[in-house]
Amino acid sequence: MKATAAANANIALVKYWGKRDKKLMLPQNSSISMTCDGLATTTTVDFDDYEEDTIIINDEELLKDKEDIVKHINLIRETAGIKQKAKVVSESNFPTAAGLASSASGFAALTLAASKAAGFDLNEKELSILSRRGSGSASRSVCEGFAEWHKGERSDGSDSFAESIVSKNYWPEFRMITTIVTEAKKKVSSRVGMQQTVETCPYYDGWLKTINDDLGAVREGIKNKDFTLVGSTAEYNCIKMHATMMTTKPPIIYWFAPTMEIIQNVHLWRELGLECYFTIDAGPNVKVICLEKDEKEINKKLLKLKGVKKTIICKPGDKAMLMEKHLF
Ligand code: 2P0
Repeated sequence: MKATAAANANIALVKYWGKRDKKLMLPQNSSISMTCDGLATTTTVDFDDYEEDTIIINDEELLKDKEDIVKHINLIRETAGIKQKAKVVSESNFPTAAGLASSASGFAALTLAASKAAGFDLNEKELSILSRRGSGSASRSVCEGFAEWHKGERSDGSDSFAESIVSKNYWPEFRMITTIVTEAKKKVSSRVGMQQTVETCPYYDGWLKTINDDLGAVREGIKNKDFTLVGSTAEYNCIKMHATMMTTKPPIIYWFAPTMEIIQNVHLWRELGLECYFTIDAGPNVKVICLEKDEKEINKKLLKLKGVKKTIICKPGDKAMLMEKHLF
């Protein structure tokens, strides 16, 4: 059977960094994100009498580095008792592997399409839990608007899932401007980077100790549409995460010179009364958080910076959804 799903990327305002269980993808800490309207991955999965699994991403057949995807399809096949091989075709409309959370939208879309093709009708919680097994951040891409991924306490992961805090229409003025400073693939993947941080960073406990305060501030800030609280907490949370990355052995520094250029300008613009904040994932590209009223001015300023190649502006977006039109 064939099914197609679309899911948006998400950008965390309180970051997930570190696992307590690698196999079940259970995080050390809860996280909160915005699902990004328009940063979408669409995936069609077909289980049929194919000779082998074939995965085609953005028109190119994946010949290496496909273990994680095949492992995830196997998990769904085993659960459904399916033996047939799969053909998977996937398309993203944004650069992959440059800190833009392509694994989040990718695994959320794959999980929804493959589970439907395998005969399941999962509810949002079940879909989030299953997506999490492909990639932790994918658990949040299942949800609409702003989402919180509860780290959970149970060892089987049954309480580690994301749910929407508010819908995409609750705070439609909220903006995330992604700057692209490079489209090159990062040298250290998030998965490797976070494991190294948990194992070797002397400040990792400090990161964990402050997470609950950040989660509380951002959760309440979103509900009250308190932009200053959400933005300032997200920016500080991002700096704390990068501080743990930079102090692992060997250090992981994801920032490039243009990353610093944007950080300093965001601070300068804020001093001059233009309210904006930044957040950065496991890569050099900076996301600038602002409100709709300042979007045009900030975007214009960003595009004038030497290191910024382009920008993508996102509003809070939709949850993962099944689509009628298949990619093949
Ligand atoms: C986040 N990141 O909360 C954090 C911030 C990157 C920095 O989730 O190993 O691709 O597949 O669970 O989800 C990126 O890590 O890692 C990520 P896995 P994932 O968005």
